[in-house]
Amino acid sequence: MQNIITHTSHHCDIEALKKTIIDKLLYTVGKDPVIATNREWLNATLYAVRDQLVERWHRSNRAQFSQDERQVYYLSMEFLIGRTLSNAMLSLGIYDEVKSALDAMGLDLEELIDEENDPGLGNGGLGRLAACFLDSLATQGLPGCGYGIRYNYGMFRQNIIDGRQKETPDYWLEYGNPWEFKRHNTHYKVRFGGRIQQEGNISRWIDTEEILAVAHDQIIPGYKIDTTNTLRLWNVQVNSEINAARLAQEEVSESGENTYHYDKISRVLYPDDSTEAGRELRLRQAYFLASATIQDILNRHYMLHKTYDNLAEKIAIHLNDTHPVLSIPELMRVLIDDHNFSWDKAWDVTCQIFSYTNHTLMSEALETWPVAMLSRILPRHLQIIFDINERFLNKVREQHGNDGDLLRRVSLVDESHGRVVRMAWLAVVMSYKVNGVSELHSDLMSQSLFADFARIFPTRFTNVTNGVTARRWLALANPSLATVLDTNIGPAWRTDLNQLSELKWYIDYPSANSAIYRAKRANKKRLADYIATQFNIVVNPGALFDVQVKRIHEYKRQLMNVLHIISRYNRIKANPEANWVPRVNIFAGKAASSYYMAKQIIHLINDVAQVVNNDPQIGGKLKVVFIPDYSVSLAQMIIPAADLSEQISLAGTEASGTSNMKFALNGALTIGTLDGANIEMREHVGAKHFFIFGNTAQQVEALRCGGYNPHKIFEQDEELRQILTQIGTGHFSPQEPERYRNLLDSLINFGDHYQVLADYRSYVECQNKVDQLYRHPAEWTSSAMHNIANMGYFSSDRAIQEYADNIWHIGKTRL
Ligand code: 26Q
Repeated sequence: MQNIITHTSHHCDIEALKKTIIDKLLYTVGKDPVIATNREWLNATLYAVRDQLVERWHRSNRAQFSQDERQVYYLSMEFLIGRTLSNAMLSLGIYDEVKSALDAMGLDLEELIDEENDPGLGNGGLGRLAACFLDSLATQGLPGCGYGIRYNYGMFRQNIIDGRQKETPDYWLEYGNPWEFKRHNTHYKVRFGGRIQQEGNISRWIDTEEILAVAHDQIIPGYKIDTTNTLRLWNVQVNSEINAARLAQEEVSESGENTYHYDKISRVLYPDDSTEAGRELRLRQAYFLASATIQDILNRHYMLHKTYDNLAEKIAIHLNDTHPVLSIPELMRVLIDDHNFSWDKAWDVTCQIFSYTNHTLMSEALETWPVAMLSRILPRHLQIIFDINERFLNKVREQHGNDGDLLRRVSLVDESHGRVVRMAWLAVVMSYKVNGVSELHSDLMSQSLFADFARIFPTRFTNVTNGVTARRWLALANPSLATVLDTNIGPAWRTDLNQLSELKWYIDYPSANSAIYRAKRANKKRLADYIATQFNIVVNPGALFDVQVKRIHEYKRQLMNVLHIISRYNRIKANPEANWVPRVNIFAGKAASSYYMAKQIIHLINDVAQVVNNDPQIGGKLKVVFIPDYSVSLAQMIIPAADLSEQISLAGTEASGTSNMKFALNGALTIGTLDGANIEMREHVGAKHFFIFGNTAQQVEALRCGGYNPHKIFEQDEELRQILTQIGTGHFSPQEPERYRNLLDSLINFGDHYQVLADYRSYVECQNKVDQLYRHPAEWTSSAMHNIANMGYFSSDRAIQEYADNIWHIGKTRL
């Protein structure tokens, strides 16, 4: 199946490769081939492949050092890079050789690939975007480096037990991580707590507690190019002298006051929720990343230049949301306190270095930190933030008059919610560019959330629509489709996704149409087999695969999808003999552990699945499957198998979406609202080939202001009322009829914040149009081809090029 993936082959003789892999097994893994497990063979193979990348890596680093061009540092609390082996082989062009070498030893490459664990160092879209961006930076030969945290535990593992989500820790390092290089010599002290000692104008941050951050590097290969970049992840160095002393001290302290288990800081990734519990640890994590990274960047800069005067010329630091924003006051602090910069000069330099991407407009998701907590944990940084605020507010006063309301609204310190610092405000004030992630999102951003700032800084706000890498999301995930593309339009789409537009010449060719159809069918078979063996549910690969995979969140409206499924169920029951288009509804996604409603939604999906899948009257006409423990590697299998991609968020809430792009790239049609990047996708693909329904962002806003009344919809729509009554009276949970009382209340009686009922009717009608098209396979497939052919724009290569040209001002490294 994989033999199509590589086109130009590296000079790499199979016998030599075999020997290398065996050597790695013997001497690096330390295992006798006679008894080695698949996992050990995997590691041996990873080491062998890694060696080839290491040579490129050194060349790249050397070139980047000697050319000393401006470089970007991409800071993110999350990187969801996925499995590394297949991507590395693809980049090197040695997929087939490795496969043959392993074959010759009686080993199956696909099996080994599946043994690799998938590091879950991110929550979802934001973390995966960072990974796509690293791939594109390297592939385009751009100098850039990612900085993040090496969490010992990634995103929790999700088990579904009796229909409910249960979380267990994800100890992804259990078998080691052959992909990383621990840099024992690259470590920095990170300080917390203490107090400020003031001597005139000089502030000293003293009596602090210290821990040590140690670097772990991963190679980020560029596709078929010598450039490789680095992802540097920080971990607490537990065995260092200072940390040992601290840990010993903690054990003897009994009061519980002022003690902190420092080795916890890099232990676990926080799930995306805004509950209070553990917030302080999250703050410490954020500062841990910021401090170690700023020290590292300055250290490297000084090695090269022996001065800090040209910082702003040589470095660009990008903030992936506000999570790493403490690096702004940290840079100011280091320049002022350690390098004798004047306050004004530190401000000027800092303001030329940072850029910031916003990923959400929803107020409940914006980061704030209590002043009281900051003053306890980062007193010097709080002082600097106050100084920044004062100076900024003075400037606003100068330019816009003493408008008390305006000043209160733009102040970095929000006094109305118990004195908190608004991190997004800090990022906006101190960055030279701020971008949203789709046109709609960026427009709304400067019209609503940052409207005041857009007036104060008219040139600061811009848009860079997200993109995805076709290397992972097409070449690796969908070899069947990749082959069809290669035969029709050649292989160049891998690095120039606009080449996909050549497919438009083949849309009316029956042979191309049926080749695309067969590729989809093969992927559906692959997923159906997985579902059968893993969950013992038989699904028909001929049915329409209707897929919604993403974090479970009320605004994404998985609930609306469930309502449609129930309506379909009822209609089939009422008329079982009619000629129904068979459907398989597939869900996957995690709910934050403390997010009650999201967990209820998962439970409901599973309850509905139980009833629907076991109803003999339904048979193969409808199946519902919740695939547990969604991850990058599951996405690589699920997305290529989708016929229909569900992108049904309430308009104005999904900043961009990126799975929407992956689905369309893999030949699914979208059913969606006019939200995020859906809007631009429809413009590229053509409205004829895109199923849009529901209210626009403007209409949503108008409804919100004009007294939206979900109860009225409930009363007037009989079919919907029946469905909600079924849920409410235990039709899907007979053991516990009251189970969904709160869920229903939130829809009917407590205002339906995400306007599910408002869009429900148009959604169901749109789904009927989907059925009508699916009855005509050739027409459906030609629509799918229109989608594929017009996805060129949604490449992360294009997005990164825009960042490089318009925001970071960086150019290619010459190798
Ligand atoms: C914040 C504070 C404490 C703990 C966790 C968090 C936290 C962590 C992760 C808050 C948010 C996130 C992740 C957000 C995210 O993934 N946003 C998505 O970003 C994508 C890339 O731009 C967009 O396509 C999606 O629309 C957006 O939802």
